[in-house]
Amino acid sequence: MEQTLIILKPDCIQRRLVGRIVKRFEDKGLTVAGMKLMHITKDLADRHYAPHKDKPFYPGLIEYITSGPVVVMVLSGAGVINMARKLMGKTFGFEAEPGTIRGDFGASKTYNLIHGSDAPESAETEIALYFQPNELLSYETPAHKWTFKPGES
Ligand code: 3AN
Repeated sequence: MEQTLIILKPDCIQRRLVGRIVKRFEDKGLTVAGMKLMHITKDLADRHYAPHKDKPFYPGLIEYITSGPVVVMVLSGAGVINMARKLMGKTFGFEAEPGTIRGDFGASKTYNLIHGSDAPESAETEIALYFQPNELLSYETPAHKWTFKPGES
């Protein structure tokens, strides 16, 4: 089953939005395969955001993501990478559509609430940065078979 890494960033925790945002993913029918509260170190942030290290916003991004606790999660489900990105909305809240997480809760260019992997390769790399394989659970709730039809493309 496809998996993606989601980070509920420090502003999400400070603004007490964790429950409401996790609910969006649960409402969609996606499964939480792993979840923890942690404080991202500078070293881990550098490894996660290595593809952006030459961007002008990089120092601010590292300062932001290491500024307080975050919730990291692995979500699983067919097509979960794209589905989670659509639920998140465009990168900045002021551009994101209403109805999306960033569109409903975000307004800033820095504090954009949430991270979600953008492709299968980045999902694999990012999941390995935050979770040991034995921290990820594989299970199905009774609703699963009414959410994903087997064999559907
Ligand atoms: P997304 O989170 O939508 O995948 P990316 O991959 O373009 O966005 O950028 C990674 C992260 O870098 C974003 N989540 C955002 O926090 C930050 N970022 C991107 N562009 C800017 C910018 N112009 N100013 C400040 N932060 C930015």
